[in-house]
Amino acid sequence: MLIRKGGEIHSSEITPRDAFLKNTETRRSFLKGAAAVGVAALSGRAWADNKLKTVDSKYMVSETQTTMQKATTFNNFYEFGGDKSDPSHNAHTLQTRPWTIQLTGMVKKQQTVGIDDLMAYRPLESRVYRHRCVEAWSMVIPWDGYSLSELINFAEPLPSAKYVQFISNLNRKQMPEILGGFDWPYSEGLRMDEAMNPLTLLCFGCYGEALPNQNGAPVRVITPWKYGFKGAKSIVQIKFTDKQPRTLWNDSAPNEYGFYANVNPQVDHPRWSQARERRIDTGVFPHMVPTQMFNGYSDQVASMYNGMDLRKNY
Ligand SMILES: Nc1nc2c(c(=O)[nH]1)N[C@H]1C(S)=C(S)[C@@H](COP(=O)(O)O)O[C@H]1N2
Ligand SMILES: [Mo]
Repeated sequence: MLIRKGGEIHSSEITPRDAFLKNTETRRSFLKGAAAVGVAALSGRAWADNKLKTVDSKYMVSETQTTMQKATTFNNFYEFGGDKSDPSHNAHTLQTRPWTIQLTGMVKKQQTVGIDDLMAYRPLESRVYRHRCVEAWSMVIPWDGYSLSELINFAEPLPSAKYVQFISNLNRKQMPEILGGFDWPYSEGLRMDEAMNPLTLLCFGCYGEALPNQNGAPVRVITPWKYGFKGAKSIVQIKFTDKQPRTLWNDSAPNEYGFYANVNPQVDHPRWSQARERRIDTGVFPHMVPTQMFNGYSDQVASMYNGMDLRKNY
């Protein structure tokens, strides 16, 4: 069976593989891979078959890349503890197969898609993005995936849908170190135009490998012009709505974490400046760099905010 079942979901409710894999090239390699290596090795095979070598330069930051070692041991993933080193120690308990994503809310038809089909749906691109955390540190990371717009187009949202909500997995058995005091599951959201912006990445991997659990396996979102918390990890549901969705950080401290969360050196966090950031790369000494408006992606995103007061809409 190629379509992997999620816990409570019946296989009859999961979108048939053939309908999902409209791209015949992808489909052919997907089926070939499936026949040759079997389901267990499928994601690895689909991964290798799909790798694209060239990517538009607008998706490629040429600054020094953070080492994979750093990017996979210095994480925020509060379902697995509150310290930066906790997720790399604790997230191995997360089970990432079987895994499905539900497409819900204001869509033509509610659907559930299997992770391996989702991964094979479009060729994966390796894009190098700046990754700026609200806590004033940053990294440069090669993320692997394709534009979220591809999946949104597949989902066929209704014209009334104005926002997209991302809901992360919540499984307390697999998350014994989950932090208390938050309204789990993790939830984030984007306005529809932000979600459709080609920079917004549906991300399955980093450094040419499947995402490590601590980085949000098996699938997460990356919005490189926003603070890192906008990029929900280990997503199980994408919901289309006409109202601004709740987000975990906005619920917990609305004066500190706004819905927009665009990287902006002129708008400080109430407890610290956002003018500079500690770049976590290969150096031994703290490396401070000036923070750029929209994290350096103004050309690609600034027009979405024309006429908006970014101090109010932080
Ligand atoms: N489900 C979930 N997603 C999450 C978080 C989290 O705690 N849980 N932390 C966010 C924050 S604050 C940041 S900065 C990034 C960190 O991603 P990284 O660990 O891959 O650098 O993930 C975001 N996505
Ligand atoms: Mo963050």
